[in-house]
Amino acid sequence: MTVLSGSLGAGKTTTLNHILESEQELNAAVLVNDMGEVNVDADLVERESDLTQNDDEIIEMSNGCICCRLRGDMLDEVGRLADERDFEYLLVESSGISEPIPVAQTFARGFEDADFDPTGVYELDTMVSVVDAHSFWKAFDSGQALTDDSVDPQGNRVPEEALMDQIEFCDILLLNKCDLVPDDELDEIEAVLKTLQPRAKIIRTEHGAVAPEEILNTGRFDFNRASQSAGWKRELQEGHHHESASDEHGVASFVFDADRPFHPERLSELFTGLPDGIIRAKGFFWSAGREDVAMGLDKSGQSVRAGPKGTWVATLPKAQQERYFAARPGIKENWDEQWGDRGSELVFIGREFDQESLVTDLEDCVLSDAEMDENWNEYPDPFGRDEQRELVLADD
Ligand SMILES: Nc1nc2c(ncn2[C@@H]2O[C@H](COP(=O)(O)OP(=O)(O)O)[C@@H](O)[C@H]2O)c(=O)[nH]1
Ligand SMILES: [Mg+2]
Repeated sequence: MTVLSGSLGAGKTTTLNHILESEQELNAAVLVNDMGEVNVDADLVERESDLTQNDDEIIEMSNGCICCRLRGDMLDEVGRLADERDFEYLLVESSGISEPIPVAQTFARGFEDADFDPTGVYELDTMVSVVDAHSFWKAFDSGQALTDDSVDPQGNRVPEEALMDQIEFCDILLLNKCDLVPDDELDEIEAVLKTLQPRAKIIRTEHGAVAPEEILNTGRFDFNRASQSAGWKRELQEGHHHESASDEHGVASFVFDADRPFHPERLSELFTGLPDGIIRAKGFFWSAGREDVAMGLDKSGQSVRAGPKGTWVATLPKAQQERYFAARPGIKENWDEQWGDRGSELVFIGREFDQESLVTDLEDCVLSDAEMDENWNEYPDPFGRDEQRELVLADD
């Protein structure tokens, strides 16, 4: 089976139709998830591809999202399908705001609340994300048309974050609508995609016209590798510290790290005013006064989340610490006698931004010698006590 993800209007249905038309012999079933009240996508698939003639089966699921509320229902449906019909390949079009990881997880590992166990019946072969080249910059620059509450059932995620998930977790990136974008701009977009997701194969398409063998039976999907393939994760692991990893088409990424804590207010001010060119930022940091918890930063496009996220090994009981040291010797290597593993590592990925001045600004947010002796608990805490929250949300 192949799963297509991508924002609303990116060209998922168009691609699906192209596949069904060019692979007449393919005995396929199709599952389409759409969040709209009117199931436009399913109508389109049905109308444009003559599914009844092809003897393909189409299932529509439009009363929720298959990555959250409908996970169990989706399994029931594909279980029923496997029982009742004989087909070779399942194509899934997920809704524009679906997160690909839970969808992949549902198929690759099953889901506890469902009766049907898909493992052994369905084999997840390829995760495809369709990216709209024409609205690429707009999607990240303004959050425009994306912050509409109606498309976010949980009310806590913006579609820019869904788009980032789709880019970061897939085997194939289809850069669609290339007919609407000049070549040099396509080169720039591709450079950004490559930095955000080094593992995926990027294919440029017009009207979803991709060769079927590029997305069917590719054998590319691997859950563990896919979960590790985001560009920011590689950056953190390989650590291109303060140095650009790639500098094609003005696209660059770097890791900022610091052993001393950040001044909370200065840092939150910096986070809310990051340069426009920064498309992605991710990592953890130490906010002075919060020695109890590791803070997380998560920026996709205009949306910036920051707040309590993880645990410092230094706050754990001794026995547990020893287990960490055994499993991850690197922690011990950077252990500070007083502060343990507390510190910061932040990855920034962007295009045409002034890296040097950003590094200087970050350095200015780190506590000075004098501040190291102050009572940090007197600092106001802009990051909140309990969970990550939105610092900036696109509002236009
Ligand atoms: N110009 C242009 N339009 C496209 C392309 N691919 C899809 N479209 C159009 O974009 C709209 C949305 O496509 P659709 O496949 O329904 O998007 P989905 O929401 O991802 O399923 C439709 O009107 C398509 O005809 C393309 O490569 N170029
Ligand atoms: Mg569609």
